[in-house]
Amino acid sequence: SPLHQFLAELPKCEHHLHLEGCLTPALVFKLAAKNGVALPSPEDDPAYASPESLAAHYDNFGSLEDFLQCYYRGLRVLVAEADFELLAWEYFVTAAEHGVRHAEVFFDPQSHTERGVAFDTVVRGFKAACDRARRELGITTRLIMCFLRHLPPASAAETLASAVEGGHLDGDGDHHDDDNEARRTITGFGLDSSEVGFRPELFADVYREAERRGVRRTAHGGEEGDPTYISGALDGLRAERIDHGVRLVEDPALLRRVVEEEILLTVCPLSNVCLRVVEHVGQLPIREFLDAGVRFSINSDDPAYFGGYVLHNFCAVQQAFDFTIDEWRLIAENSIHGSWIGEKRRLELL
Ligand code: ES4
Ligand code: ZN
Repeated sequence: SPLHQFLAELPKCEHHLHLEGCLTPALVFKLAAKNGVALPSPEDDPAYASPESLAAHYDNFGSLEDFLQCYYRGLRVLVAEADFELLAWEYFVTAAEHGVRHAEVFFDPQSHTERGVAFDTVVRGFKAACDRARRELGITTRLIMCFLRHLPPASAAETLASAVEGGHLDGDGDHHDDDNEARRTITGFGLDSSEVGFRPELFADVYREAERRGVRRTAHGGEEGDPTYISGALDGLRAERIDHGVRLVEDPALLRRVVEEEILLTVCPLSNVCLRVVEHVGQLPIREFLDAGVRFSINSDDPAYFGGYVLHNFCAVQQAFDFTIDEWRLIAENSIHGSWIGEKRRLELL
């Protein structure tokens, strides 16, 4: 499209990216061989015959639940600190090529600790990649630790305790000062995995503790769940952002509140098509959000699985909505303002 070069160069922030969702079929096979992890036999699941057949399977998920099964099965190949570092580093390299200047990335510690991988192994590997991204690519990063909502709140509380014991939440909570912010290894908490039936309010205790410690708060909501999953995250968890949030459009009063409170939605267009939230990107309420003053960023979610990194998502939105250059500048500015960075970095990005 005529705006492709402009979109490629636009300084982008990514706020909705699961590091485990960057596990490409090539990396699945490479790490399985290195770590001696058995993949499903091709008789049991023909998708695992080769990286190519696995990639073909990634193009055809029936739902969020169908995808998550594949996601949790794949991540079992991640074992050593170096595996986590490599996974995140490969993402940062591609993100830099797509014009990402700042990335706030999710990880799912329980998906690893449940398999016997130590919490600190995961965090150290991801942290090493973040430090390298800053040094070698000029990308600033934040780590956001997500709780799996299909597991009991007590498991989330144990995960919070691991983060506290490792000193990963230490920092002095002045969100406007970049140096203070950078002292915390883990900047924020999120909530992900199966949505419907696992209400946000179940996790009120760990979120209250997050707020007490000056940890930022987001939660997935309004992807498959109705708008009460969004209001539940705002009221019950005091979330500062909503991940996805596309079903906000069904509740005009709640939409006005999101505008007034400057809540950022982290929208993931290609993910929504892949997981059949909508049939086409053009069916997403992105024009409505822009016209109503809802702030949102455009993100890749699980790029290894959903057929594209961040620039692919920007281009898909452009193809569907044909925004003007000024509209794109506003989208980019809103995503800088919605980033969990201090004033100095904000001015560099603007
Ligand atoms: C996810 Cl797309 C999506 N939704 C909820 N949880 C997730 N974990 C990884 N990707
Ligand atoms: Zn997500």
